[in-house]
Amino acid sequence: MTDPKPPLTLYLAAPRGFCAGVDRAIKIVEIALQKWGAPVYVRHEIVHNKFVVDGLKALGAVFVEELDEVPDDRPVIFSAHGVPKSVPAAAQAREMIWVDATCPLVSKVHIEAERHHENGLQMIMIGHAGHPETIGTMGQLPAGEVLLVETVADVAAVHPRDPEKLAFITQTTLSVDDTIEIVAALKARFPAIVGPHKEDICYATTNRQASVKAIAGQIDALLVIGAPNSSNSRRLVEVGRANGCAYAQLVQRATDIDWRALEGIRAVGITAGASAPEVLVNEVIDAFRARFDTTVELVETAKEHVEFKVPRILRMAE
Ligand code: 2E7
Ligand code: F3S
Repeated sequence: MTDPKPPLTLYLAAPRGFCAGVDRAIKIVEIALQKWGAPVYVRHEIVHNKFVVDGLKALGAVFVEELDEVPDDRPVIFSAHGVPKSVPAAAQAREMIWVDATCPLVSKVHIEAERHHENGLQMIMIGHAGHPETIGTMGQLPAGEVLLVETVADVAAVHPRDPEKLAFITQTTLSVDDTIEIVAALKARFPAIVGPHKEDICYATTNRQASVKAIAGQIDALLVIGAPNSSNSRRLVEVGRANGCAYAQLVQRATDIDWRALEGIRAVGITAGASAPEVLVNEVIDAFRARFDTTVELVETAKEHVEFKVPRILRMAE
């Protein structure tokens, strides 16, 4: 006779997984493939998830990092994270067919940046260096018009042209709590700085972090389903740790779970980044069921009803 499975409760955070911007971006690639046939090129991972990217590759999408890698006569889609202005400009100059899958909540920040620039303000962006969203947002304006800060310490070191003519903008996937501190440091050093009511963090980032906070006190371990290059997923791991969960790990799928690290654990939290599909959440839950006498408890801290339309060029009648 085999030993009975040990009991374990899985606290399943909600909202988790796909946001409206990810849904839209994936749909854009799928519809583009139907409309124009394969290959359709995608500049950068459409969203930061290998499972999603591999699924679209199987349908005929070809992923590249730079526009130079795309032939003139094939359609190209720009990823959900946004692109510098120079990218659509280059596609236009080559008379390519291009579709912009930038999340509308990122485009909103691009417009905000342009408005501040027109008002004669230099900008400080709170974001992560090298992330495509940061590169895309900073690339809406000429070099030097957007200065980057990543931490409270960076705020002390930044040198704007005129401290009286400053605005701030942010990446959409930052840690809400860390950003409060960085904004406070900016306001303390530059009292005249203007900006959004709070920051530019999107609803999906905010809600996913809040649901992790709601379960953090009840769990011994947190697993965040998401990719290593997914900013919002990595922030969920940090939120878990910052809120008392000593063991918080990012896993791409069930095979990444370190079962030895979970020995003796009785309460595990599960969430998923905005680019992680629900099939991978189910795969992880099934892996727990195979090893433990598992009870699943849903902890829902918000309902989401946001939906974004695909660009006009891809709407069905056309
Ligand atoms: C676009 C934007 O693809 P992701 O993992 O991206 P991040 O920015 O978190 O690395 O998640 C979806 C997404 C989030 N933000 C897409 Cl700007
Ligand atoms: Fe957009 Fe936020 Fe998702 S910026 S792509 S709604 S994580």
